[in-house]
Amino acid sequence: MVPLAERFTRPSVMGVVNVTPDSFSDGGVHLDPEAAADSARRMVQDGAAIVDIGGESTRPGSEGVSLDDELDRVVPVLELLGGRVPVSIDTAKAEVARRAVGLGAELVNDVTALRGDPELAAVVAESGAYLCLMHMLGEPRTMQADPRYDDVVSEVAAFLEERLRFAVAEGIAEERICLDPGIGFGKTVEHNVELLRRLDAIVALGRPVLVGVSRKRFLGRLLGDSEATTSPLAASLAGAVAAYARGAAILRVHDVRETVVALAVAKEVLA
Ligand code: HH2
Repeated sequence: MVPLAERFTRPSVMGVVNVTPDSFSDGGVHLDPEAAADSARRMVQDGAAIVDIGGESTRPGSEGVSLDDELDRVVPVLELLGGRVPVSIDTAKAEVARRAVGLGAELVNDVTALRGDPELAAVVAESGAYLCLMHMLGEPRTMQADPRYDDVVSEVAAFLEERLRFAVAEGIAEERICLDPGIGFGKTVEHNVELLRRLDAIVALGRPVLVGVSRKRFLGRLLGDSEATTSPLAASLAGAVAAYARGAAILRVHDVRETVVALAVAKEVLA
């Protein structure tokens, strides 16, 4: 398998398709498998390098979903796409990952960074899939209660470095792994901004960095709406371009077409 850095050259776009009733920005939109598969195909036509299929919302306050429910949501979509559309699976469950890679998923996107399911590392190692390791403080149900760090950037970097070593020790080739600071996962607005501002400290770990700011509430709050639960498109685009300028390789976004255009211009200017 080609190294992740060659498969996903900077900047690459990861489209988001949440097959959930409750995701914070597209909940319910893709519950019908045909609608989800259509969105995934359209995202690739619009320039996404890969589409991230998820059956569990990790929005602040969410409770989690059973294995059967998660499989019932994502498997029909993966079957419809039939390995013809490049997909990743957004899951922390080994069995969901196993089924997904069997149906052609190239990448396992685990927001728990191999802390959720002790079987997941072996599934990734044996399948040869790519892996994204993301930082999260706490768990979705409580993570936004009162997140605290002494130095958010060095703590997130140290965490990701430790999880990278763990994954490699579990038999997953380092060249197949990317790292993600987990914007919005147990972080205040200031923590998120600081992580983006000093993204070079994450890039310095030597692995491609994936960033997801798309439609996240911190952008809406940054703009002065203290009750925001999402954010305007323009804010998401600015966030994606800023993350790319600071070294991000893969941008995880809901609005693929607009982000691809914004990044194409940014790439020329920042080259
Ligand atoms: N953000 C979300 C979900 N998965 N994975 C990675 N690697 N990085 C992220 O920033 C990230 C992620 C949350 O966004 P979304 O999927 O739109 O919402 P929900 O979790 O409510 O389904």
